Amino acid sequence: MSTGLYSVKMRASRQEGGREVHISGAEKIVEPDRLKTICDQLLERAVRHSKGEADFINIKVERVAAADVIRRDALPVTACEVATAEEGRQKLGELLERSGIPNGEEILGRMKETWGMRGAMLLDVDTLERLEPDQGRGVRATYMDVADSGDDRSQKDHFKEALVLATKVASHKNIVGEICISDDPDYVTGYFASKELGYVRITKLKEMGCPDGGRIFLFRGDEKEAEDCIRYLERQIMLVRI
Ligand code: WAQ
Ligand code: MG
Repeated sequence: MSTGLYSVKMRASRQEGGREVHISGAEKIVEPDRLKTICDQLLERAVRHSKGEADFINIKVERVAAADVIRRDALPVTACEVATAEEGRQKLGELLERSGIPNGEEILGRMKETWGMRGAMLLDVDTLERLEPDQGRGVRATYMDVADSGDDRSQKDHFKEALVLATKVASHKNIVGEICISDDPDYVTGYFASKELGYVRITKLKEMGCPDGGRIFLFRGDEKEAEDCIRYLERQIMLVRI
């Protein structure tokens, strides 16, 4: 009897005018007996995506030790219905203010720096300094999944994947919030998430058809804590109970 799990990661991209354009990515943490099914589903997702056809698909499988996995309950979820993207943005501003984060307007203005990045911006909320070692790529939160996901669909579930990511990110002691807008042209719902306010869905943060999206992880702490935070985001294995 083995107690190990597997981490499975997929990313798909396309060469366009000499540069790599990201199309889709996903990851799972699964029991050995679901490994093949999950690889199939991720491959399926990579080849059928609204951002177009991939010419490079990478599926990486790694064994992880059960002892290295931590489990957390998902952040509580609330929803905020807005009529326009402008109203959604105002709501984000309010949430930043309620979280005791100064410079809300400036922070929202920096969202456009994240368009096209694979990872998120890690932003010091007090100095407004970017803390990612590679600013073209950003920092990626990885090694997380829904605990006991019996889920056998090839469709991306934006909400569930985002809730898992947001729960992991918000759980770090130096993260004071996260802002997210999808880069999928047909997905306009985004969110703000934090330990204190939970996961707040905002039904419209951009116009339908717009490919611009990104994430900012809002950080407060010193340099050493920033290193620890990046290591946690990139390495800590987490299963989230939804
Ligand atoms: N770590 C850090 N940043 C990431 C990651 C990651 N693992 N995955 C994506 N990003 C960044 C990257 O810049 C993407 O362009 C951007 O976030 C958006 O990613 O409740 O679909 O996967 O219904 O397009 C929100 C769901 C869905 C709201 C968000 O994000 C809801 C979504 P996407
Ligand atoms: Mg996307």
